[in-house]
Amino acid sequence: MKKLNFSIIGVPMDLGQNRRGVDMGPSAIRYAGVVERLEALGHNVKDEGDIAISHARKEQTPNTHLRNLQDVIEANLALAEKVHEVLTQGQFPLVLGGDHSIAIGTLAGLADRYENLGVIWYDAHADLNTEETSPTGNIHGMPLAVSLGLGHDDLVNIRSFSPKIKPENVIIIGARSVDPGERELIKEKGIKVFSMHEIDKLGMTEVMNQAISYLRERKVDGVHLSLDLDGLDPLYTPGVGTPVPGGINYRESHLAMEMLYSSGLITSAEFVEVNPILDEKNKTADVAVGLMGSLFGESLI
Ligand code: 6HN
Ligand code: MN
Ligand code: MN
Ligand code: MN
Repeated sequence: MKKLNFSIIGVPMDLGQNRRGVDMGPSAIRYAGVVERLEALGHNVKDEGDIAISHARKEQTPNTHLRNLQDVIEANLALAEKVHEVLTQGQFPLVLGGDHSIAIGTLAGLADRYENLGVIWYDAHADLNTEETSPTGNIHGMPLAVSLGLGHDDLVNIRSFSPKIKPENVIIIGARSVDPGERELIKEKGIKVFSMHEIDKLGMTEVMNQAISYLRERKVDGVHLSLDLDGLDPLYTPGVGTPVPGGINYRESHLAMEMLYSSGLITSAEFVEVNPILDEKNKTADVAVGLMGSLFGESLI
């Protein structure tokens, strides 16, 4: 088994949406034993601590309905620098959220280290809104669009290049709540989506086989897993801000992680949207850490 050198980066961020508490996600995931779980698998783990997020609310940017825009930009600038730094040191970035707006910074920090980065977006949502299409103004519904170069200039241009990723290198898994503007973008850009329909119909084994082959055919030189805990059914992960019933189940999710581990494709990961205030006895953080176990080499026997 390949030993990895992890750098864990916490991002206590809840400003990309409007339910407080998801800023405590990194603590909840640490409390659930992320460091110990990875060390038990023989990996080296360095906890880099948290990105500083200011909770002194800034003045709102005029002429935008993007919620807390300035704070989200600042946090993502800092995160992007940190991710880039640890990657340059040869570490495996493992980012703990925080709401999903932090994927903007994670991808900004990763992208220029790869020629052809692949992305797996495990989520009930597509996170492909822009300021124009967003029904809420919440930036956590936008990080995939931003990383494709669509959205507010200051978000799109973090670390001064754009786009961060190519639409043909993105795979969305678990989608079941997609807004009209997001649907159009999926069609226009030809983004590969395995919605709940495909998961029901094909089964998770076939979905993951197809996803892995798809990325291999595209000759990606790295794959980032962005895992939103609301991709799972709220039965298993109730501690999320935007739960959607009819989701991926517990064993299917472990199977997906185990298959990704066997593929050897994953080069960075983030686990987001864990909100301990909405959770039941840290269940969602426990599931997150369990999934990391499967993603990084735990086997049943
Ligand atoms: N997430 N599509 C909705 C919106 O507000 O744009 C929900 C987004 C949820 C985002 O869970 O990361
Ligand atoms: Mn660089
Ligand atoms: Mn989501
Ligand atoms: Mn999301």
